[in-house]
Amino acid sequence: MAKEKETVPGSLIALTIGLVVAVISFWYGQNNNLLPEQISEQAPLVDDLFTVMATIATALFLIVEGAIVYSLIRFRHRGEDETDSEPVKGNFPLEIFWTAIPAFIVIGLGIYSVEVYNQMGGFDTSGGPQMAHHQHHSVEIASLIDRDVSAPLIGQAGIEEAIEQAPKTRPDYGIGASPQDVNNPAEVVINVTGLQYAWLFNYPGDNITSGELHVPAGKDVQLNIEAKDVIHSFWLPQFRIKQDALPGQMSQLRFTATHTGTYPIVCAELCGAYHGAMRSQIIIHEPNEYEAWLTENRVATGTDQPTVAVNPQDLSDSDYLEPYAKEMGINADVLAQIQP
Ligand SMILES: [Cu+2]
Repeated sequence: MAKEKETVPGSLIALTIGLVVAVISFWYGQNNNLLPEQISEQAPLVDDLFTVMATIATALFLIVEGAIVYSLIRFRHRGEDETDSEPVKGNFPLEIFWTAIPAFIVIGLGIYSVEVYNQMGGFDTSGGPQMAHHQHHSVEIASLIDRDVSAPLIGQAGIEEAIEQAPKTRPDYGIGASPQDVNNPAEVVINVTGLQYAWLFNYPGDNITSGELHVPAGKDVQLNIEAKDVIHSFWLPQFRIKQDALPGQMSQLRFTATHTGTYPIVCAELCGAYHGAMRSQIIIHEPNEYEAWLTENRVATGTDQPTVAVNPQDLSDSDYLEPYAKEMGINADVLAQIQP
């Protein structure tokens, strides 16, 4: 059947299909517009990885769906033919081929994503960090010991114990300085606390506490993140960074904002009934505006009374929900029933 089609060699058809799939995939990879604006210096690293993944995914989608649609049409049930088709037996080279390609893609993407994580300054959580960390403390402690010659010798066990008790120089989780900045301390340090259901930002040294995060553009900002109650996740979608906020354990994010503007902060970990409302804003100022904001808030608060812009910590669920409930037309009686 279809004798005239045999004039086009199969390899040429495969080549053409391959080229068309490649062109569409590359185009879609570059033009998918699935990610929001890029606001941090790290964002392009993440987006390049995403572009590669979107390109591969598009090619796989076209090949798999194309084969399905082709087969549906080409091998459809026709006329009175009620016989089964020939059984297909194993094809060893084909099996090697379709095992090797996914393995190659997955391993390649794995290596690439670790490289992106390292470029962003991600902390090594595989056990390596623990060691690097401890070695660092060992050096610190060793130098302390060296200073006092009369100090009694402490054994390995004593050093281990001292290491456990030594204050941590950096948290185990999060994104730190990029490799180029690893020896430079951050220009702005802000403490972030996640609690049901809000983010609080504390500016140490300035004695300001805010419900919105204000940062200067172009400066290296470090966030020390902690949670009061349950695990939350501090996510800045436009910055392409996200980090769990853990009760009792500090984590870190470090970034440099490239633009001024106002962007969302989202809790990305289901943390309770009103998790969906656990959002705030990051406001990126020009550095001089940022200084003005700090000054203004310092003046407004005096020295010992921190301003709390948003603090629903002490509110009951119904108090917290009241403004939302009014918007939805729910009255106080209904609201009272959701009190635990
Ligand atoms: Cu949360």
